[in-house]
Amino acid sequence: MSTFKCGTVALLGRPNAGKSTLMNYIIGSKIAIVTPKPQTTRHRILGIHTDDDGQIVFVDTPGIHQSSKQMNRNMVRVAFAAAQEADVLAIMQDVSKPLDSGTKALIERFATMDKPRIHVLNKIDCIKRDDLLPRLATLQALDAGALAWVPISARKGIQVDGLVKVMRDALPQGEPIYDPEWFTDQNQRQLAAEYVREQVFLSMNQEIPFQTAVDIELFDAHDEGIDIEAVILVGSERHKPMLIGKGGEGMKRMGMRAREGLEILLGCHVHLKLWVKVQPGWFEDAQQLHELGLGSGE
Ligand SMILES: Nc1nc2c(ncn2[C@@H]2O[C@H](COP(=O)(O)OP(=O)(O)OP(=O)(O)O)[C@@H](O)[C@H]2O)c(=O)[nH]1
Ligand SMILES: [Mg+2]
Repeated sequence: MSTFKCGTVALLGRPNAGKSTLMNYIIGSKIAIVTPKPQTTRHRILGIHTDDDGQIVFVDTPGIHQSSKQMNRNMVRVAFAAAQEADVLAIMQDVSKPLDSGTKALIERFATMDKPRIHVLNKIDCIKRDDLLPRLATLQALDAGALAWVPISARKGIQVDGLVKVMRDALPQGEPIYDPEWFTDQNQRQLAAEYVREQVFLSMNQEIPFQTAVDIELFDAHDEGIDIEAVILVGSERHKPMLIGKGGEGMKRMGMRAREGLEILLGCHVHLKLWVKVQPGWFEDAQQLHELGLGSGE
């Protein structure tokens, strides 16, 4: 009888815990954008890891937080829906920060779900070993039925192999769902939009990134490479000059960095043009959110 394991592992947690960093590290390619700002991930992203022993289908999710904004509420709904559908829950937290009430409430909420739960204690590269043990004892009391508590550093790859083994062992036996050659469900067009959005998050401060989306208006793959035209949607007229920068420098820099990243990811020459469009309140408009793939069911 085959002992091959296959199933889904939902990566869940507060914004900034390191969920996307972990998935990228395991997949070995930057399929989910990562920034120091919270609420970077806005929709469900699959990362597929296949080896001789099994296929783990990771579901990276938006960080769970409280917000009155429609887009953010949709993002949180996406995360809970992914938890409902997954075979295994990987509940991540940043242990380099003191345990806050939001993280505590989340652990207690997931503890009520009748699924194998693996707690991932991330960013141990930023914490002293002596500080981890008392934290672990407090955490274990919050979810006595958890399968495992695994301290890691997703950024440095510390103990990630061990974590992958624990995850695989927790999956049901079964044949692979996806072609072993595949590593994400996102197409190149979606990846291009995300790479541009990453640059907006990295370059802009205050509320601008959170009121920005990227729409790909042209995606033309041909023999010499890929031509892409992307529109950065902003929520306010006053954000436009801030994004464009003096003499267009801001846009140029964002375009260049996004292009460089995409060329590495896609392995071909990329020609990227960026535009900015003002659309007040797009992030509260259900139709707009749906068109951008940010509706509650997406
Ligand atoms: N020092 C350290 N930083 C880390 C580690 N893992 C992730 N980070 C950093 O934490 C920040 C957030 O990482 P993300 O992977 O975007 O976090 P996320 O949980 O996906 O965040 P959202 O998508 O906003 O929910 C980034 O600046 C990462 O580089 C780690 O192990 N150690
Ligand atoms: Mg993320």
